[in-house]
Amino acid sequence: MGSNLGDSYAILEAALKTLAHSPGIILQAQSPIYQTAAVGPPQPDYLNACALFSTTLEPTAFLETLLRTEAQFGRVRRERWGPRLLDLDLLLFDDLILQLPNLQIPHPRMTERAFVLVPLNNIAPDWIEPVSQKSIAQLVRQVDCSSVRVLSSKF
Ligand code: PH2
Ligand code: MG
Ligand code: MG
Repeated sequence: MGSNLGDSYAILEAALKTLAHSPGIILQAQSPIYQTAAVGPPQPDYLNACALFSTTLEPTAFLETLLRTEAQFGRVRRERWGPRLLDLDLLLFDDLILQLPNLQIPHPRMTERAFVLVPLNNIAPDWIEPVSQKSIAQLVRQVDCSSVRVLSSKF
């Protein structure tokens, strides 16, 4: 989850609540919220967090739930990697590798991004990223985490 426009903290909290109440989805774990330097064009810092769900939904249906929730929180798609009210990315789904035009699992850039790996490591350190075959705990040790700092341990 990411946000760097508006009241990002409140947006992440409310979006998580919305997802937790969505059909076919059960919230299992949530990371703290982190403040992270933006990767990409110059823009304000992000707040980022990760959540773990169990679900009866197929990956594409799960993605639709994420996109619907983004839209509900006012997301308008503009420049790639530009500032946003709410970004909900599907990172991993069991040990699945999936390449669809609109959905790639694992998320193709997750292994390079401290703003993904630090929160994910908080809730799923032993999860094996199926392309690299490395655990999240291993991957997080390979990136520079200096621009990721915990903002609140209470979501
Ligand atoms: N998301 C992006 C681009 N850059 N930088 C940070 N720190 N956090 C993000 O969530 C993020 C980003 C595109 O999705
Ligand atoms: Mg993203
Ligand atoms: Mg996205």
